[in-house]
Amino acid sequence: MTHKIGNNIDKVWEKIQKIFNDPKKTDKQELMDRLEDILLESDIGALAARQIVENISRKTSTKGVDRAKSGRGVLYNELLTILRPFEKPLKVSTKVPTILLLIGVNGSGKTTVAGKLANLFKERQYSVLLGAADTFRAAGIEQIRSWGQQVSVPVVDSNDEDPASVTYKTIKKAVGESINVTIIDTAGRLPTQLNLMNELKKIKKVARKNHQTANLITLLTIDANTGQNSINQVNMFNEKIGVDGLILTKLDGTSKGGVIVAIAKENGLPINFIGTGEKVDDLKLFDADQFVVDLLG
Ligand SMILES: Nc1nc2c(ncn2[C@@H]2O[C@H](COP(=O)(O)OP(=O)(O)O)[C@@H](O)[C@H]2O)c(=O)[nH]1
Ligand SMILES: [Mg+2]
Repeated sequence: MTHKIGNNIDKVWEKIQKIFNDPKKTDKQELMDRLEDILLESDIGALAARQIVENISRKTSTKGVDRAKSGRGVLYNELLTILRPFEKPLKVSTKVPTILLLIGVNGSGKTTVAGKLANLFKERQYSVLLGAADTFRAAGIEQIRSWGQQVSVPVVDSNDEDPASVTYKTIKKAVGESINVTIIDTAGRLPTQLNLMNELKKIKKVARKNHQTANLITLLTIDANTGQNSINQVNMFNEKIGVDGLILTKLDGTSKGGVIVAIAKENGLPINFIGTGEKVDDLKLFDADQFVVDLLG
């Protein structure tokens, strides 16, 4: 096993196995209803749950000792089929500069991800620059400065400028110094806050306009504890700002890691990384196989 995602993730298979192994449960419809309930409880979402139940119902023998065994195989493959297309590592190179714009609601893990990503790309020998475009709270600027210090990456910040100006300064420095990866941290906001969404559009426009050769990638951080509400969140951010990839954070703290399946199925955006803790190394590439193994238990 390469890594474990959440420690507390509910072991979905344990529950399913119980009903599949129960010799008294012979009614197929009842079995499938229970299966759907368990899948829904694991937060994988209505669409995925329906699809999986239909396929298990079709492909699994529901009688005899083999039904649990064949059921597990079908479930494993179904989950993998849904998730695998969303396993997309970020492409970064020394030839084309990259700007990573981190957006998301308050507390979803943007600043932590900014620090972790800065460290990850620095370790891979890229030149990295952080931009503190969360100018909303003094503590926000302090937090990104402290990450910058911890991972030895310079931070462009300002206590008295607006986020678009800080972005401008960051991009100017990135162009001047031919920085490979520029990471811009932004303030948390809800996708329903019109002014704040316009501010984000402005940040993006400033970045694009002032670094036209760069690959600008907008990454949305989602706290895995948000549950089914995250689907709506992703859709709204994507509609209003344009999202290129997702980072699911706090998978270590949730038993509902199944929400990744719902997000993959219903939002259709790449899952670039997952956050599995507060420390600098607690950021992993999303690995669909590993995830399904961890989810099923
Ligand atoms: N357990 C855990 N905590 C995290 C993770 N990512 C961020 N946090 C914590 O969540 C809180 C909010 O994170 P922060 O980066 O400040 O969120 P922001 O408001 O989006 O910038 C902080 O206490 C972080 O240490 C994670 O993957 N796992
Ligand atoms: Mg922050």
